[in-house]
Amino acid sequence: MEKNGFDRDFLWGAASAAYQIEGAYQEDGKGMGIWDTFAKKPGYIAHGENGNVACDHYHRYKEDVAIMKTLGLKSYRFSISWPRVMPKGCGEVNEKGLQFYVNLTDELRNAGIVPMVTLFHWNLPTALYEMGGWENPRIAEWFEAYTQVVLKALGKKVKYWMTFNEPQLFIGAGLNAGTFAPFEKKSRESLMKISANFLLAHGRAVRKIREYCENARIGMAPTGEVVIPENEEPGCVEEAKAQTFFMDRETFPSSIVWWSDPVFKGRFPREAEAYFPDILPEFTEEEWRMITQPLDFYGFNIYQGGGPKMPGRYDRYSFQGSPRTAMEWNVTPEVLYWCSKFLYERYEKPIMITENGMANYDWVSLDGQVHDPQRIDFMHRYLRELKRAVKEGIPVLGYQYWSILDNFEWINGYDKRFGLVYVDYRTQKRTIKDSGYWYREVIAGNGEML
Ligand code: GCO
Repeated sequence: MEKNGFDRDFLWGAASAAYQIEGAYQEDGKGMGIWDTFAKKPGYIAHGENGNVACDHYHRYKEDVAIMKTLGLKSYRFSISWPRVMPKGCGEVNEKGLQFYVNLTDELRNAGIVPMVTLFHWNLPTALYEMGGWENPRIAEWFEAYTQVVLKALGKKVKYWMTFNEPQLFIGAGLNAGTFAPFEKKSRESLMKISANFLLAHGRAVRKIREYCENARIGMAPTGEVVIPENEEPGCVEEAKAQTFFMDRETFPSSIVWWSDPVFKGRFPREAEAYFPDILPEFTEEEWRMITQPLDFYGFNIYQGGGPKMPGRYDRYSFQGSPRTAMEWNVTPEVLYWCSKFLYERYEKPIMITENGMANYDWVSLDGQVHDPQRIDFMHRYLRELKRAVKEGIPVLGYQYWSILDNFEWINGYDKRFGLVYVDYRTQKRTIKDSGYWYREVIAGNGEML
């Protein structure tokens, strides 16, 4: 059903992740996570930087929520640090760590901001990593127990839940490509076990959320490569859609379908059955029922789209001198329309853009402000494309800009500034960027100005 614009209750928000903004990496009983552990080892993180202090959000959360309120955010997506809540990942609960999230959630609700919780945004407790991590079949029960601890504290305060952020990265990059913590290249057989454990952990967590959280809205926050059609002729659109939902035998953990088809369709992608007839994970009927428990939205983290990869040649979105962000990612606004369309058509769930944004070489100008016209133009172009999807009748529940604050960008350290709010890491001074004030106007007008 066509619409004139965004629904009145559209969740205009911003996102973050615990390890990237909290700091207080050993405070109040917090345990070590693998990003704490690997950031201490030389050579993994740019300039030897780490999340020990980051944006000091653990101590400054009230100020940060006040800024979110100033921007008029309707929602805020954040993650829970598993090792802060359970220092060893299982067993003992760190009540002080849990209390931080209760305080943060109360602060958000008192500010009229809808809290949206990601249970796992990559910082696996080091103690569990040392017991095999995602390859240990017990991790599904450890994750369920952790989920239950969080739900006991937040189940009546939080309605929106995402179980995992980007298995494509923490498994695809961290355990296949070896480019993210814990920087390992597992065998294909191990990746099958890891995938099975992940899917079971997801299912157990969904079951727990349904048990503890009345009227919960549950999703995940995957990512993946979305191919933008050459033009809007049906043949081109179908080809781009097919390439978007493609997987191959080497990079399957980085694909969309390897993770989403089991959860939303109750089976692995057809290619997987052809590629891995002998090692594909097998589940009992009961396990499949748990993995495929209905979710309420399809969350998706998306920054850029592309055309078909042609070795040694530009694709049509990365031509000589093409517009790029500080991450060297292409500026491809139409990807927000096409990803919403393709994902809705395949998985038949309302869409939540759980991350979209850009890194920019921002700094504080002589006038004390941070002028970031590129980010304003980026957001304007991308949000117009999202509005096209909405007007065509694709149900889109919200848009969580990545990120509320400049923060620790994993292996890039602090070089990449994504925030609507500039952070001077020497003083922890926050400065709302021009884009933050622009976004406030978009939200106030519910996207009318786009
Ligand atoms: C991701 C993560 C975020 C990143 C952001 C910018 O999508 O990689 O969810 O933690 O910081 O996407 O790269």
